[in-house]
Amino acid sequence: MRFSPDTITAKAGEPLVITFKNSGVIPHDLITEGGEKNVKLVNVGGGKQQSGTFLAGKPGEYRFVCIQPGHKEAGMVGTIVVK
Ligand SMILES: [Cu+2]
Repeated sequence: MRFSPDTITAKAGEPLVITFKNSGVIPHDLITEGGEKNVKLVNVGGGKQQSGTFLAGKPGEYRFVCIQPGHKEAGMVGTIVVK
């Protein structure tokens, strides 16, 4: 289980709409960390999609994860590169 793509880019100070499509069967999440505005999509079911807006004011690398038990540890982690 992993995010595809697992690296996305954004511009500092500009909102980025992230659409998360779960092409699997079991529920997954997409939670961003460290931004001024974070995406919090929880329990997105198999075959479903949801969107949220991420915004970071400063350049850097911000992580996004799935918080279903064991998923992050299994590699469901991605990076937003803010330039
Ligand atoms: Cu997951």
